[in-house]
Amino acid sequence: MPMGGLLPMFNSPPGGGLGSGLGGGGGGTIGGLGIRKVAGPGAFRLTEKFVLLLVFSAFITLCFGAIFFLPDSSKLLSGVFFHSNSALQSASDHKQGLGLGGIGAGSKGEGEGEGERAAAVAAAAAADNLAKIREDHERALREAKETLQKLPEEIQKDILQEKEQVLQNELLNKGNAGGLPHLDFRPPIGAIGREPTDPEIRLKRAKIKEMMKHAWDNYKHYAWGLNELKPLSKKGHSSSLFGNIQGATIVDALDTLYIMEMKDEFREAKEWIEKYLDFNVNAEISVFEVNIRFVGGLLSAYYLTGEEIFRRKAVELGEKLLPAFHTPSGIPWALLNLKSGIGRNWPWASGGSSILAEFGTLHLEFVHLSHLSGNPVFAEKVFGIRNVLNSLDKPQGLYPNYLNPSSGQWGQHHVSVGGLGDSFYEYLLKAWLMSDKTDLEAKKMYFAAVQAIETHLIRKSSGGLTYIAEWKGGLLEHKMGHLTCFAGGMFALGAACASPELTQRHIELGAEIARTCYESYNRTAMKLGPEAFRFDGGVEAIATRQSEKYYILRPEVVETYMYMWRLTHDPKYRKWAWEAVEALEKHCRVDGGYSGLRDVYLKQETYDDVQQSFFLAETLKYLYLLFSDDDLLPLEHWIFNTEAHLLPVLRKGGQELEENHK
Ligand code: DMJ
Repeated sequence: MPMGGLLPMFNSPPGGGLGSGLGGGGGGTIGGLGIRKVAGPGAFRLTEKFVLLLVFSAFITLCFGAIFFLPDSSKLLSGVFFHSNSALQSASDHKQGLGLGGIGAGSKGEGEGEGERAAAVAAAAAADNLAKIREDHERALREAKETLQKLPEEIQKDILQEKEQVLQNELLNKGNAGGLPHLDFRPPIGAIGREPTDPEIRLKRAKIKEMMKHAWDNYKHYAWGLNELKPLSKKGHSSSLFGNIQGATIVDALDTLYIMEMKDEFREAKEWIEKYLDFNVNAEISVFEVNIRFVGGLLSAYYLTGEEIFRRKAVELGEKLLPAFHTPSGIPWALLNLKSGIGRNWPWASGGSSILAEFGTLHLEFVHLSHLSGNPVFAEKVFGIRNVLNSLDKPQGLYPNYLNPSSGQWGQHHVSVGGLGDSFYEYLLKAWLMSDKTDLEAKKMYFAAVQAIETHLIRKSSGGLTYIAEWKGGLLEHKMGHLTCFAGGMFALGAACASPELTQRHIELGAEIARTCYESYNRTAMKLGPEAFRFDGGVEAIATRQSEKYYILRPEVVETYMYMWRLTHDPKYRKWAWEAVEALEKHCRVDGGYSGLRDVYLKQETYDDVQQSFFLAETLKYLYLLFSDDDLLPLEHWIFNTEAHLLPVLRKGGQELEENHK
């Protein structure tokens, strides 16, 4: 469009102040821009000059306006021209652009007063800007240097730690961690021990680790993700104890894998747990078995590693078990449908009773669940059980195996330190120890119970073997179960922690029980102990009934050896333990893992074809500890639940994590 097309709008009288002033002042400039050439060689008329002047001044105004009002990023280019230090520029490029410094300098000359003010403001801003740029630059250099000085693993660790922290915070913020409080996890004490210095012991320990590998590899190969392994059929084994919760061997084996430093296997186990361990099942489970193996195994893995997944799963499962306590007395049902929350008792249990060893073996795990979740409900439930027990009269000071959850009264007056009673006594002692000896009620109950057991149940055979009989309404059955053999370790541990007058007597009692249980092994053809042995009809420490001659890879005898070894360092306990290892290798080891035996008095093995998960959780763990130095899992810091899972002592004043992870 020709310029002339616009002219009518700017029709003005010829001459005039503004026009001549601008024209006079701006002639050279216009000439400098070459406008005349564009307009042609002829002279401009006054109106044309005026219009040109207006257009030019509008153009100048626009230029200044653009510099002042465009966003920061568009100022970058103009700024570049006002800085000579390219290092500073590049550092500041990652920040904001160069800001006012350059523009201030370029804006001078617009009018003296305003120009000076603007220049002063701009200079101050430029100085600020430069200081900031320098600071940023130095920080960036410092960070880069620190990063370069770190080893790649350290960097990796930092990233992982940050991720873990973020995850934890997210969970807490979402309130979706089951109300789990933030815990400052510290590395645990003695979770990995030194190699034993004695070369023979080192070899023996390595052998036990190899046994664990054989058991684990075969489980992984033939029964991965199922509860247990059938080592002869080479397939999975299901037990109704876990309903259709799967992976019992994986969860039970976790902490043994960890202390044996079987890192790949531990990682596989953890990955399986993350992906597949599921408690949302419509099935009836044994509250006791699921608690000691699954809750215990997960808690132990959490305390060893600090991995949040284990804590979350343990608390989730604990919550699923709570409906078992919906009974008139608060004594929980033995069996619970995890979906419906409906509970009941074993049909064979006297008058619909709950079992002492079952409801009495929740205490340690439930106290820890409250501790880790910040939810007191778990601890309230188990202290509720204790209140019921304390409110009842005990026949001769003894605790019957049966208690009716509806009436809150004892069922049949049968008493046992073996099956149906055993771990209730164990948990009284360990509740006291786990509380850093502050739970004096538990201490009192434990020592009163042991006193009654000594008086009414413990006897010596004519051959000099001390044993713990069973009590049936006042009459003694002179039989001792393999399960009862754990009591040797319990008496010795209680003695080591109790007042001096008990110490010697109870350590000796522990040693005597250990010897009796050793004899029960030594008097068989296979050098492995039967399920129960008797002290009547002319026999001592021998099974007389066919139904009591089996051995299912149980741990109680080596468990007692482990405590006796730690507390006395008498070499006979290692000798006896090694005899058990040799017998396991000779009679229980098969191509596909380890199997239980139907009759330990025969020369030829008849297998039961089950590799129990407690073989990995307990038997192999106690054996490994027997051939390790005492710095691995020191007893003053760790409590073993009844499935040999690890729980730290809860230190006075709530400092347990500090104390246990120094
Ligand atoms: C384990 O599950 C536990 O030790 C429980 O307390 C008793 N029975 C088995 C092992 O024999």
